Amino acid sequence: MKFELPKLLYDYNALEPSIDALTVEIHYDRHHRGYANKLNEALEKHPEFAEGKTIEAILSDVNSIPEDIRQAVINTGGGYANHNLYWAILSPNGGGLPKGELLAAITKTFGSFPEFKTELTKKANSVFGSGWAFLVVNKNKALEIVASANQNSPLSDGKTPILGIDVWEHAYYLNYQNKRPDYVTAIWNIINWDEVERLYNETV
Ligand code: MN3
Repeated sequence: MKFELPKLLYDYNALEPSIDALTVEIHYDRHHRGYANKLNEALEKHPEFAEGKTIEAILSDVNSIPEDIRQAVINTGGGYANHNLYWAILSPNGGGLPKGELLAAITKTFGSFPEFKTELTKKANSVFGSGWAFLVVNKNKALEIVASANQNSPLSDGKTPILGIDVWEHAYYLNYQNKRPDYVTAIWNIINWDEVERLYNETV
């Protein structure tokens, strides 16, 4: 069984001006594809291990990964899953506000949508080096904002990510150079709240 690169549901230039076409192309077609390929390569050493498992199941139980490929799977499997989420929760028709149960949970947890936005923005901007900021559903079915280093998945801490902001430089450097906060500000205009809400409803 091989993990496949999910199809991008929009054109490379569809997220402009928030994210430029060349960044989307390189990020999806080289970085994301690279994680998928290297994940499959690592798993070739233990084909029986991944059989019938989703990447989410694998990352949720990293101790069960054969030791000689464990770190490779954490890195490349994390990269694969994190980017699957990233492209899905972005959309040219995104932005605005979440709705329904998700908005209610955000308001309950963070006080208001603007307060949530401020907190997630701060978390994304404060990641040192390469990593991610996530909105997750924790074991108590409550929302939480967490940061992670490298490609580590919140799934490995028992938390289900429903929104992820990639703050590796490859996600923004061509257009924003060192101005990560400008990229994080712009990404709010393309968040696909319908998908985040779908993931939320699926998790709680
Ligand atoms: Mn990336």
